[in-house]
Amino acid sequence: MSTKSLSCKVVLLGEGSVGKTSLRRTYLGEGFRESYSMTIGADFAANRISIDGWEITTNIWDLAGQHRFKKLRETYYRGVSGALLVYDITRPETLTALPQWIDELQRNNNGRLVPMTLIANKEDLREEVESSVSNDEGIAYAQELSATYGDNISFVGSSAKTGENVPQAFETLIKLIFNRFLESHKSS
Ligand code: G3D
Ligand code: MG
Repeated sequence: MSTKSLSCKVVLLGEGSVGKTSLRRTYLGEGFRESYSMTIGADFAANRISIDGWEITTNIWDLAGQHRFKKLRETYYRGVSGALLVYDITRPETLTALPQWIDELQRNNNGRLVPMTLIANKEDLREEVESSVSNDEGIAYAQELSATYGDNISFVGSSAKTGENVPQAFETLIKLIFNRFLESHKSS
């Protein structure tokens, strides 16, 4: 039996220092190269997983600082399959900034949305920072975003530092992308 394969592009969205680069590094291990960042201001690296006999290659993109450049944004969002919306639980304003990122994605993707997953990062700091956004608040916000954007946005709490739930964060999104793909290729 031949293996069926699918390739997808995942982007990490969110305010500076929420942990986008750390999440990607933790998920992929140390083995990735950053040379690409020199030319376009974004890093990407690939990972492969299997679901239901399908081999799914995910190109994970992580924007560096210069995201104000229009050309770079166009490259970043071109062909996007799904987005991780990342916030830092110790800074509530990073959660409420996310609609701006979703709007930017939509603007740069011919008005179309893609599967999204909300990631509450820095779970390891919850005990230390009393004003942290609770998981209940995060889940409620995911529901609000789902209602606003007409999609089912899942919620995952993670720590790029300890590795807690990092594979789950990426794989929740990859499964959404895969299901979307299967739906759109159903024979009628
Ligand atoms: P960004 O790519 O979204 O800008 P980074 O964010 O991945 O560069 O992370 C910003 C800072 O937050 C880094 O600290 C990083 O180590 C820290 N960080 C990222 N994820 C976590 C996490 O889950 N827990 C904790 N405790 N820290 C995290 P520095 O000090 O290098 O700026
Ligand atoms: Mg970064």
